[in-house]
Order: sequence, then C-alpha cells, then structure tokens
Amino acid sequence: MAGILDCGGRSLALGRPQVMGILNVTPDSFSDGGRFVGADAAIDHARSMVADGAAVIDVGGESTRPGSRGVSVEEELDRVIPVLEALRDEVSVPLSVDTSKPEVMEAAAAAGAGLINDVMALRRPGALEAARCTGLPVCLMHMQGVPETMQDDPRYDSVVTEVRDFLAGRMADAEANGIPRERIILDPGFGFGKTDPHNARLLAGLAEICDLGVPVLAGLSRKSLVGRVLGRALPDRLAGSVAAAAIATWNGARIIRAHDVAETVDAVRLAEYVQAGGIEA
Ligand code: 7PJ
Repeated sequence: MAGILDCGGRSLALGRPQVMGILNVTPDSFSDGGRFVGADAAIDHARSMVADGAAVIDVGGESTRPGSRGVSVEEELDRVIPVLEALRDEVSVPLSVDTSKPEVMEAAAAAGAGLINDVMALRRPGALEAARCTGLPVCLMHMQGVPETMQDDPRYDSVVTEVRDFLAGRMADAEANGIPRERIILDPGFGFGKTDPHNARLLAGLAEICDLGVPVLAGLSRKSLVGRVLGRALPDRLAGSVAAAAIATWNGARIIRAHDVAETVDAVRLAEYVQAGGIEA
C-alpha cells in the first residue's frame, strides 16, 4: 500500500511512518498563533522542522480551532502564497497546504504546494474539481459539523464505524471525480466534532481506518484532548502529544502531524522499531 507518494515532483516516502511539521501562518491559531506570521519567521521555522526530521511541511492560513469563523479567500491567499513561494526554494521536502477553498488549492499548487490537506474532505463546492486539476495528492479529513459549533454537542452511535464510513464515502467520491486512490490520504480528524471519549476510541481503533487501504494521517499535537485528559495547559502538552503520536504510529498511522518535530520523530521511530520486531528501518 504505502510506497512513494508523488507530491508534485517531490517524494514523500510512506514505506515508513513520517512526521508532518505544522507551519501556521495565522494570527489566531490556538497553539502558536502569530508566532510564524511573516515569510522570514515562517522560513526559519520550516527549515528547523526539516532539520529535525519533518518529511513534509503543512502550511495553514486559516484557523480551524473550535469556535473559529474562517477567513476570506483573499486573506488566506495573502497569508499562504508568499510563504509557499519562498519555501519551495528553501526546503527540499514536499509542502502541503491546509485549506478547504478551491481557489487556494489552485493558487497553492501553482506556488509550489505538493499536497492538499483539506479538513473538509473536498466537500466545498468546486473543491473536488480544483483538487483533481492540480494532480496533487489529497488528505481527506473527517469533521462533524463546522469549526464554529463542532464542539457544542458532538454525538455518534459508533464513532469509529461512522468516521470510517464517512472517509470511505469521501474516498469513493474523490475517485469518481478523477482523483485516484493512489493519491489519497485519510484522517479521522481528532478534535473535529468529537468529545474526549470519541477521540480516545478513534485512536484505539485507528487500525479500522487503516484497513481502508490508504495511508492514514493523525493529528493530535497539543490538542485539547491531551490538555483535558492530563490537566495540561498549552505550553505543557509536549509529553502527552508525543505519547499520542507513539500510539497513533503503533496503531498504523503513516503520517503524524505535529508542532514539536524532533520529539515526535523520536516517538515515531521508536514505535516503528518495536513494530518491526527490532529490525532497523
Ligand atoms: C488537523 C489538520 C488534523 C489534518 C488541523 C490543529 C488544528 N489537518 N489541521 N488533521 N488539525 N489533516 O493543528 O490542532 O488533525 S488545525
């Protein structure tokens, strides 16, 4: 299943689990908002994440934290495009764009993005078509509801089955619209319309999502789940996030989306080593 993913000419080797470094270029992102706004700071941070072992950098210009409202196309383009254009000459790993807007997908692809990471799983009007036209791989994520209200009262009869069925449906829709399975990554969307028990069941049952047969991405870094379960404020969620990354890797995730790349790479490599029965990759 997992081989080399062609990200617009740059390779993402998914024969082993990899870490995706998060580069937020939003003034309001929940965990590092405002710290990497401006191309120079963003480039420095991206470079250090690559040096720490990130195999892909995810550039996001719209906060999707609970309660957030989203930004205009123009605002998102202004945040993301200059950073992608600068980064493509500065780092050699593939660049991902965290967006749900078709206009941003197309402009980002032209500016050097090699992967489309859509928390709406290409449900916005025109998004399937835009993603197909770029020819790039896509990450389809599950979310119940919309960011503004998704944490109000999320409900499932069986969270793992419902998330798996949703992702299978989005993958079928993508394939029917000309995006081949070889270009698809799936993500259960930890924290997106889920209570802590929902997130826990999804993490424990991640193998059922992996059974869909394409690489699975897991994003747990610094999320509220970690904070609430451990009673940790944002600056103190590193150990919990790293533990969650190890569990996700153990349960089959191929891409771990993380802020703290060096520590997360250690966790992923250790889980990989044990998974392989002590054989070095
Ligand atoms: C995720 C994401 C995630 C994917 C964000 C945060 C909130 N994309 N974008 N998966 N989370 N694919 O960074 O905590 O879990 S934004």
